[in-house]
Amino acid sequence: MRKAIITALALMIPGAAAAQEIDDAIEARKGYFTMLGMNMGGLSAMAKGEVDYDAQQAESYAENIATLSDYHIEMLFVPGSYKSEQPGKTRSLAVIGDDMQGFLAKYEAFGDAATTLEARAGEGRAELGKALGAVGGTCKSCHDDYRAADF
Ligand code: ASC
Repeated sequence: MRKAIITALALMIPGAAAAQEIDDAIEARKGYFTMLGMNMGGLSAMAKGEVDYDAQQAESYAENIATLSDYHIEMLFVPGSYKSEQPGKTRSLAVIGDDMQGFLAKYEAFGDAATTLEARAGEGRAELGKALGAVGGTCKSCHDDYRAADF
């Protein structure tokens, strides 16, 4: 009964619920990629020797990245949430929605590289650097096709 009333209300104000859903998805995506970037940045600083290598810290960063890579990210790429529809708010290109299979194939490659990174991050700076480079390659591969240069 309650569900029927909510549905009826939602139908009376077309677009309102969807607009909130779109804004939430965009904000959640930005948070997701900010977290990813923080952990990538921490590892990158170690791999470059900008900060001392610390196996335990490296493993923590790598675990965070692997955990993030398990998230069902397709749930954040909702219709109407792309740059063409939300200019200034997002760099996500509408081709993501048109080619979700291709997008998710790249996401899976990222997940595989993140699993290797999780296994190698604690094994020394050289191993970390190699595995981190592989993850970075999967980031770039997706950005090349699916992310605009600016908002
Ligand atoms: C990172 C990061 C990315 C990728 C990309 C790789 O650490 O934040 O977006 O790697 O720069 O080319």
